[in-house]
Formats: sequence, structure tokens, C-alpha cells
Amino acid sequence: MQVFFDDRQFGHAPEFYFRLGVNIPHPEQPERARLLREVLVELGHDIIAPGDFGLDPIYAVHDSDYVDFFRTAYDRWVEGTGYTHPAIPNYHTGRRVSRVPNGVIGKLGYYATDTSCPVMRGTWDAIYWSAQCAVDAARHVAAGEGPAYALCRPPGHHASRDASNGFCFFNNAAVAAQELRGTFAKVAILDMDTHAGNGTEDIFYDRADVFTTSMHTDPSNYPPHFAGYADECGEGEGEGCHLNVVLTPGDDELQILMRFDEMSAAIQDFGAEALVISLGFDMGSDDPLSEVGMTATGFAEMARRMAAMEIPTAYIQEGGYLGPSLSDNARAFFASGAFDEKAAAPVF
Ligand code: SP5
Ligand code: ZN
Repeated sequence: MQVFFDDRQFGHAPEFYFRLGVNIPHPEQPERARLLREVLVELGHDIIAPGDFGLDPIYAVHDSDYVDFFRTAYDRWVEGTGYTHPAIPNYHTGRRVSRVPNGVIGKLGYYATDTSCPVMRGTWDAIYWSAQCAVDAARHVAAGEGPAYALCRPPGHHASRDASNGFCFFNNAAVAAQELRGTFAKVAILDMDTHAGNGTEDIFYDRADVFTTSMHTDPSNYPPHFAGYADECGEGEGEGCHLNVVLTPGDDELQILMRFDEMSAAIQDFGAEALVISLGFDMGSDDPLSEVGMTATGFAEMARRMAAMEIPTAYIQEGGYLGPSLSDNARAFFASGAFDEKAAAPVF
């Protein structure tokens, strides 16, 4: 399988994460990408840097002001505050907003919906090239050259048109899906990261050409908190084109795999001609953020069920954090047989 990754993605290296009133080490570390890359090398996959497709594929799913802000945000922060440490907003919008302010602190607070997305010197390059990986993976799939995997980091599925959230800046899966729309009339996004794909849901909520579905831990007491509930089904033309599959903390591998089939059935019913997988490994039972019990064998089975849908597919990396089994789970997924020349069928 063709794999895309660019070394500039290492440049975003957030140190702290403000949680429960204290700073703890930030879970979304460059080391994640290093480990995933190592697994793919070990399995003999071909890893290349993506081409540069410019800003248009990013503007296609994000507001241009939002995108442009990040290009100069760090320099403006240093200039405006005199601080060189990562920019993190301590102001956020209320319910009624009359304008986007000019100052960098206000702009950052407008565009950031939480404190998990610090902007540092290397952030622009990292999020730009992470998105380019998604574009190139989509183009590879659209060209009929088989499945592709974008080792995106920073991840993307919590980012909406004009808001960063949950370690995410640009929505790489949405970028890939929109790119695939250039070739295919009907595209689906299947998100199995353990957190609801709230950004992806929001971007395509009123569209009938991109079906989105996300399986995740119940958001009623878990991030992203404000979306991902079972009664969110799309609106307007997009009514019926979104499906949330809500897991209960403590669900095990077999329960999760049963719920997975609800997503694949809905995608088949929709008639998707191309598929984007938002691939998270943070359902793993010992992932530091997980509240469900996915295992390596479960990840492998999921990979086979994805391939069994027989839809041209771009895999986009989302979460999955530095726990004892991140590499094992990724290895199980990519060595499942689903990515072999003749894809393996589901085992159970
Ligand atoms: C892409 C993605 O998976 N984003 C996740 C955003 C989750 N935000 C909440 C993180 C809570 C961090 N808790 C750290 C606990 C370490 N033991
Ligand atoms: Zn996640």
C-alpha cells in the first residue's frame, strides 16, 4: 500500500495539555508518527512524501480566513505578545459573536474551541503537510491505484470549517473526501477513532453527496462532549446522511465489532463509490485516552471488514496515543491481510 508522510509533520510538538486545571504532558506527540512509520516500514510498505497541491484542497473544506490565520499566527503571536512559547488562547467566544477581532489573542480564541491546539513555530508546516498527505492519498485512490494511507499528524477529525479542536487543525479526512468528490459522485467517511468525529460531522452535515458515520465512546461524559449523539442524522439535503454509533464505556472487542457492521451497512445502502477511513487506534484497551476495550485482533478484524466493503479507500490517521500497544495495534491492523494484493475476508 502507498503510504504518505512528510518529516515536516514532526514540527508540531505540543508540550503541555491543560486538563482538570493542571498542565499534563500533551498526548499528541511526534513520537506517535515515528512509531506508526516504523510499523509500516517493517511491514514493507512504500512510504513517500506527498506532492504539494497547494491550499485549494484545504480551502475546499475550511474557511479561507481560518486557514490563512494559521500561516502567520505564530509570528503574529511572538510579535504581539513578546512570548516565544506556543500560543494557547485563554479567551473563547460566547454564544453571540459580533466579529472576528483583529488582535492575535482574540483571533486565536475565536478559532480555537479548546486549549489542546497550541500554535508553535512548526505548526503551520505540520498541519499543511499533514493535509497534503490526505490529498495525495485521495488522488492515489481516485487514480485507481489501490488503497492509500496518509500518516496524518496532527490529526484532523475534530476540526470543523473554522475551528480547531481536540488536537486537530485541518480536517484531513474531509480534505480527502472532498478531493475524492472530484472523481466520485458519492463518497463516505467512516470514523472509528474512539472520539466522535465532530468536525467531519459538522463539515458535511447538510450535504447529500458525502455520507459520514462515526463510531465512538458516548460523548455525554467524554470529549468532544458537544456532538456525536445518536439523534444527529444530518439536516436539509443531508438529512439521513450522518450516522453516529455510540459505544458505552467498557464495551469490548466483540461488542464494538457488532456495532461496526451498522456503519458498513449504512455505507453500502448509501451506495458510496469511494471511502475515507478516519483511522484511530485510541479504542485500544490500554490507550491512555481509551474507555473501551479494543484489542489487536479486533483491529485486524476491522481492517478486513473495511476491505470487504470493496470500495476504493483512503485511510487517514487520526488518534491513537503512546500506550504499550500502539505499535502492536497498528501492526495488527496493517498486517491483517486486508492490504495484501488479494484482500483477506473477515475471519469472524
Ligand atoms: C484526534 C483525537 O483523538 N483527539 C482527542 C481529543 C481528546 N481530548 C481530551 C484528551 C484528554 C487527555 N487526557 C489525558 C490522560 C492521560 N492519562
Ligand atoms: Zn481520538
